[in-house]
Amino acid sequence: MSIEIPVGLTELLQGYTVEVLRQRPPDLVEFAVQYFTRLRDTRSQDGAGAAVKLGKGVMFDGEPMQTESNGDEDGSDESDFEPPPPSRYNRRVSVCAEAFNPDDDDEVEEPRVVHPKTDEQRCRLQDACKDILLFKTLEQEQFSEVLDAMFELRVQPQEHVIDQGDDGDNFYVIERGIYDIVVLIDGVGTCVGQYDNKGSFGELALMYNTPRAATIIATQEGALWGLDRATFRRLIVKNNAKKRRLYEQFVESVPLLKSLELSERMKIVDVLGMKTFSDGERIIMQGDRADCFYIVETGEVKIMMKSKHFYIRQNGVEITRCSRGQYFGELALVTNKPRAASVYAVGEVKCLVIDIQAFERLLGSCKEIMKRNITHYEEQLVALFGSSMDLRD
Ligand code: 1OR
Ligand code: 1OR
Repeated sequence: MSIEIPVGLTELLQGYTVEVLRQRPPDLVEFAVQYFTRLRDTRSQDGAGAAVKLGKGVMFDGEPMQTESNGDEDGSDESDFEPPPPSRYNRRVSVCAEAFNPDDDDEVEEPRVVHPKTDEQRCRLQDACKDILLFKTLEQEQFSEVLDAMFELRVQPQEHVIDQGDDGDNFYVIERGIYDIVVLIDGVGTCVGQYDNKGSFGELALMYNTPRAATIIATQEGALWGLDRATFRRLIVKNNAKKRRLYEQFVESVPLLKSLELSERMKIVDVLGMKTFSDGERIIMQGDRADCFYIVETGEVKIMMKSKHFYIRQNGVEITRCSRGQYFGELALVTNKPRAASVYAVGEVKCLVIDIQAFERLLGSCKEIMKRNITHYEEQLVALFGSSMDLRD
C-alpha cells in the first residue's frame, strides 16, 4: 500500500517544528493551536494557499501576534524568517516570542553597559540588590554585569515611575521610598498594593514584551536603581530559560501548584528566586511583617511557635516540619497579619521564594487550597490548646 503525502504537509509541519525549537513553549498542544490558528487567519487574509512563514511573533498565551516596531534590540537573528505582513503585525514583538527565545546562540553580542559608580554608591546598590529575587539565580559574573549597568534615580512625591499601558524601558530596584501599585479596574485607578522601602518592579513588560501592567507612584521622595531593557533581556531573560529547564519538573511536582496551567507555572518560575539556608538558620521570624512565600526544594524546615498557650521555651515549641514540595509562609500573606510562627532550617535547605506581589498575581487561584490548610492549622490549635488564637482575624 502506498501512502501519499499531501502537498504542503511537510512544509507545514516543518514550519511548526522550527517555531517550537525557536520559542520552546512549555505546552506544545496549546502552542500548536495558536500557531495554526494564526497561520489560518493569515492565509485567509492573504488569499487561500498563500505560503506564509510565521516568523518571530507567535504568541503562546493568547495575545495577538506582533512584531517589534523599533528594531530587534535583543539581537536575535531573524534572518531565516520571512517577516510577517506589516499591516497586521506592526506592533511590539509578542510576549513569548522573545521570552521563550532568549538563549539563541546566534545573538549579536551587545556592548556591555557600564555606569561608573563611587564606592559609596556601589555599597548602597549592593545593599538594595542583596534580596532581589530575580538576581538570586544569576551567576556571579552576570550579577556583576547587572550591577555595573545599573544607574541611580531620585524620585519626587507623586512621581509616576511607570504608567500602565506604556512600553517597558527599565527594571527598577528600590533603595528607599514607598511606592503605590495602581491598576485600572473597570477604568478606575485602584491601589492594589505597595512597595515599602524594598523590592523591585517593572520586570513584566521587559520579560514578556507586554505593555506595563500597573502604574507605580512614589508616595514620598525616594531612591531607585534602574536597569536598562537591553541589559535586562540579555542577562535576566536569558537566565530565565535556564531557570525553566532547572525548575520545570520540580514545580510540576508541587501539589499546591497542580491546579495551575503549565504556562502559569512557568510564569512563577520566571519570577522566583532560590535561597539556601544553613542548619539552624532562621528563615522566618514570628511577628515579622511578611513579604514572601517559600516552597522547600531540598532539605527540611521546622516551624516553631511561641505562645501564651504553650510552655514557653526560648524558641517556642516545634509544631510541624515541611520538606520537599511543601510550602510555608503563606498564612501571613493570605491573612495580612504578622508571621504566625518562626521557621528554621534543619540541615542545609534550599527554598524557592516568591515575593508577595507575584504571590498575589500568580497564586490567587491556589488560595482556596491554602485556606483549607489554614483551617487545618486552626483545628490543630483547637485540638491542642482549646483555642485557635485567631490565626485569621
Ligand atoms: P511591569 O513591567 O508590567 C508595572 O510594570 C509593574 O508593576 C509590573 O511590571 C510589576 O513589576 C509590578 N499586577 C501587575 N503588575 C504588578 C502587580 C500586579 N503588582 C506589582 N506589579 N498585581 C498586584 C499584586 C499585588 C495584580 C493586580 C491585579
Ligand atoms: P506565616 O506566614 O504565618 C509562619 O509564617 C508559617 O508557618 C505559616 O505562615 C505557615 O506557613 C507555617 N500554625 C501556623 N502556622 C503554621 C502552622 C500552624 N503550621 C505551619 N505553619 N499549625 C500547625 C498545624 C500542623 C497550627 C499550630 C498548632
